[in-house]
Amino acid sequence: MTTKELRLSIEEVDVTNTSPEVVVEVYQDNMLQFATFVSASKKGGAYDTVNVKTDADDDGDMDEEDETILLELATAFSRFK
Ligand SMILES: [Ca+2]
Ligand SMILES: [Ca+2]
Repeated sequence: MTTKELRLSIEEVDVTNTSPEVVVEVYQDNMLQFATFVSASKKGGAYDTVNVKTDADDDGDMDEEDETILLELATAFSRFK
């Protein structure tokens, strides 16, 4: 059985906006499979931009559902203190 692991961190990746990004890294059996970052276009606003697209739900397409998963993940993480 493979182990999937998500690593989340808050980092300033995109300096063209005024909020820090949430960096999402997906590991499978300790190997990095995918990385993206999620931005908020307004300072203190909601996370609304996924910068590298992925098929998060593994249903064969990259659509709004995949974006929603990453946006919700970033939003939840940003509330975790
Ligand atoms: Ca930023
Ligand atoms: Ca998908």
